[in-house]
Amino acid sequence: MGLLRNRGISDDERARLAPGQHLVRDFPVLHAGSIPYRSVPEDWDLRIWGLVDRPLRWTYDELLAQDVTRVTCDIHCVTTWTKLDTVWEGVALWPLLESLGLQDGATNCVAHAEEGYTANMPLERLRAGDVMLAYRFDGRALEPEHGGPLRLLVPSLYFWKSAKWLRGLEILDHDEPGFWERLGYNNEADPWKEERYAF
Ligand SMILES: Nc1nc2c(c(=O)[nH]1)N[C@H]1C(S)=C(S)[C@@H](COP(=O)(O)O)O[C@H]1N2
Ligand SMILES: [Mo]
Repeated sequence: MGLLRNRGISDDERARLAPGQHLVRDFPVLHAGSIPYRSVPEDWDLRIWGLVDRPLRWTYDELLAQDVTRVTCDIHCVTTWTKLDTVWEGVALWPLLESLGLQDGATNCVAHAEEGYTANMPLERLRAGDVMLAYRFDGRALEPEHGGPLRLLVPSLYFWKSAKWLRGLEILDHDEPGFWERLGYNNEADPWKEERYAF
């Protein structure tokens, strides 16, 4: 299937497809449940808590007031689509986490999104410069379909880890499986190792 679906793509594009992936040019919309809202709720906030010296709470305006980072990256969904050269803007995550004072023993992160969606990852995976809190895509405000007002972006992992409608990050000293991980998705989720499912 992958072979047929990947006819007509360039060698450069092919080399950037993780194993078992096929290229898409559109931007599929994929999530469990429903889109929680179309505009930013009055009481919206973003929190970072757990093993940090200075827990964070930002309103939407405070989020927008931070320095803006732009990232161009490829994204890989476990359902086998890959989209190349996606352009995101938002707040670089690792410097932000460091500024909060990561405590000794902080090793893991759980992203908390609307409607109870969660995704877990080792803190280590958040160090990369392309990890961000993303509120713009392709030069425009991030659409509600794609997680607006805010989503996590972790390009090095299958895209389910990039929680849409993000509301918080919890810093832990142990791992806790997220929404899909509890349902049998692979805990690590490295697309280049094809870590799709647990079994
Ligand atoms: N809150 C939330 N975030 C989510 C999901 C979800 O169900 N809920 N699905 C994940 C999955 S499986 C994928 S592939 C991507 C899809 O993002 P997109 O709809 O912008 O393509 O969102 C991820 N983030
Ligand atoms: Mo996915």
